[in-house]
Amino acid sequence: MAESSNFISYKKTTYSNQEMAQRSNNYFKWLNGRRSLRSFSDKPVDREVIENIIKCASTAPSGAHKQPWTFCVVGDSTIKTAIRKAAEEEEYISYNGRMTAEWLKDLQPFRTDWNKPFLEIAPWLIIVFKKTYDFDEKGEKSKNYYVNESVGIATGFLLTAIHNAGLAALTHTPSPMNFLQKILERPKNEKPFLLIPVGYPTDNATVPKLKRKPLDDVAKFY
Ligand code: IYR
Repeated sequence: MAESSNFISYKKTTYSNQEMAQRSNNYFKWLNGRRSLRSFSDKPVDREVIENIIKCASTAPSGAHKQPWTFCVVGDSTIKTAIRKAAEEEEYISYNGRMTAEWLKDLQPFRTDWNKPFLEIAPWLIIVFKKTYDFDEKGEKSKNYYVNESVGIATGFLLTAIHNAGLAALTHTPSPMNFLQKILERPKNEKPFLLIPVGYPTDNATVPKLKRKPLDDVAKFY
């Protein structure tokens, strides 16, 4: 007989077809309002909110339920300054040689450059680390699976939870980002995945006018 003691009943939620259509459309309209932000206010955000957001992210599915992620949260201004300095050093080199002409042209509409003041201004920086492998209770090396997929999904959950809290974020990718491992003194099995400033927008914040691809371009039904 199959071992069943580790299984519990699936908690189902049932909606009528009409409710389902309405809920899914309302959710789309709400989620479509999420935008990446670069102009953050220094207005504080309670730590409890960030904790709840990370709890949401950590509900994401992961390969063999290994949850191969660590969310490092930086509110300390000295560490934020160190991160900004290191990120700008790398970004300066990237914008002045490492990035291709095509890449720089693709980024023009977003008016990005090597300056990253938001890394000091935003009240919190969440640095997502992926655990390429792990350690079991005995301290022995253990495997993680589908790490990029798992951490990508968890980061998606994180961004949605940030939007739900009424806050804004940026998925920032300074490259290379090993400086984060050093500054935050993370162990060797953790690699930086994304750097996400979180906070409120400034009063006069703007975002690029962009269009999302229509459904027909992103979905094929068979
Ligand atoms: N990491 C750089 C460059 C950059 C790259 C992409 I692709 C973007 O969508 C935005 C920026 C930076 O953060 O400026």
